[in-house]
Amino acid sequence: MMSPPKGSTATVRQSPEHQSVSFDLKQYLSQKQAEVEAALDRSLPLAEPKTIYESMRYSLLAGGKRLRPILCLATCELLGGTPEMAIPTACALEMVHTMSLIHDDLPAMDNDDFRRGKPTNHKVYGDDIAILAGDGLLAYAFEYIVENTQNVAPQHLLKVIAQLGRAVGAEGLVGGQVVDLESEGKSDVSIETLNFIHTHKTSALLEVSVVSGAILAGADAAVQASLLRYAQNIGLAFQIIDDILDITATSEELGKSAGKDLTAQKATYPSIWGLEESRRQAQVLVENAKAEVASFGDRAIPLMAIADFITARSY
Ligand code: GRG
Repeated sequence: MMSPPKGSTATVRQSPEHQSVSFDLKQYLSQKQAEVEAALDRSLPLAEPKTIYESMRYSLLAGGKRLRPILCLATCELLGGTPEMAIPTACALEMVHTMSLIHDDLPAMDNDDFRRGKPTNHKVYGDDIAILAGDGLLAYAFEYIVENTQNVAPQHLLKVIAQLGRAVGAEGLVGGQVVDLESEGKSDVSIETLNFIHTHKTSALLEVSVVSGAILAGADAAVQASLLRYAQNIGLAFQIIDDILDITATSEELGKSAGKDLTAQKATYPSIWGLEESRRQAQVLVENAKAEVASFGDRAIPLMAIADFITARSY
């Protein structure tokens, strides 16, 4: 479970009238995480064949920050939507994220033994079942949205499904992962290539997490575009901090092997910019993200606080 950043109970001053509005990020995140955990548990009951359901549940319920579902719920609520409208998509986003972690950890990809503080899926169930657990979660994510979403117009649901499909495919996570694999061990990876990798591999899913919340709530194109820009900024900031933490945090803090980027000779933001400039760039992106949602006033406080959490986090 995520322990929110220090200072997360601080008063956030965001009202257009410059009144101070108290917002407890720690409490907000704990409550949303609890809602997401319960919904994920309900979403995937054990069934036959038991091995595959156990393997899917093992990774889906292994904890993690639950950032993608929380972004979807927070955005939908910001625009007046209800949790019922967004919770199936929120669960589906975590299913897709979890499947990408399972596949990413395989020996054929990043070859990791630990994830979310536990042995990786293939270490417990074997490569064959881990591949299938990822496939199962990916397919189920789409089914789950369609079968469980309530009070959302079908054309909005179709848009969510199309955008999620695009975010995970060759135009998104898959494309980013391919360029990442091809870049491994190269000493001349440019900042453009690094940005391509991470806008696809990391940011695409964070973007659709925010935009799907907006679509479900019935947002118009201009509002969707502004929220997309918020998400693009936090998406890249998230990856810069991820790269920094790989160097500065311990394996215990991260729940996965620290220092992997150096060992695998991966180009990272700190390897190109250095640590200090990387932190500065992440902070600029977070400020840009917050500026995108400032016009929503106090209702945007959760999204603003989540943006701050991206740079303040220690895991
Ligand atoms: C999506 C079809 C399909 C295949 C997968 C393996 C792969 C293709 C893509 C790799 C995607 C990947 C693992 C990107 C890294 C994203 C990232 C920074 C993950 C860490 O996210 P956190 O910190 O993790 O939110 P927790 O555990 O908190 O959920």
